[in-house]
Amino acid sequence: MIEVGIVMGSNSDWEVMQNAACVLKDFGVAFETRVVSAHRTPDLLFDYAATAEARGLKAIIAGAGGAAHLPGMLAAKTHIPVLGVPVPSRYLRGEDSLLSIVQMPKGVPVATFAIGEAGAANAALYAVAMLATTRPELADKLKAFRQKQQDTVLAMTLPEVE
Ligand code: RP5
Repeated sequence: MIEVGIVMGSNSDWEVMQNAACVLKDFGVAFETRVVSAHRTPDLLFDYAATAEARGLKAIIAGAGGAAHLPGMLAAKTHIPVLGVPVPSRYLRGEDSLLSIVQMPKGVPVATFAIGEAGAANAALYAVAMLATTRPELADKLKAFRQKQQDTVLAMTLPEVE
């Protein structure tokens, strides 16, 4: 059963959003990917959000660039947690996307992540962490992932200064 939806405003967002898909794949979490545009396919957006809970989704990772309404509008139409990823934009480098997603008025939250690849990967890790609260095997995978990162940093060396 699909547990996480990854949606984005355009296929041009895929380069960034594929980082979320890769993380979920690595953790063995079933997900789907869709292009859903807030301003170009508003009816599809409403339908996706309205049916998400009945389809068994536990979280929606939504990435968009520019005046990024997608995460906020999805959150307005579903109670499922929406994790927003600001996609870098052509002219403002994603600062517009970030502010559009993070500045939700009180009452309808969107969990907002960093601009770009790190944000997409972290949104997926956050979704895994949410699912792991009731899935011990996922929690074990998450702990192993953190341990591996820790070991990598502990093994880092720096060049000698001459
Ligand atoms: C947004 O406009 C999308 O999320 C994308 O980041 C941006 C540009 O879309 P395209 O013109 O590449 O389709 O809706």
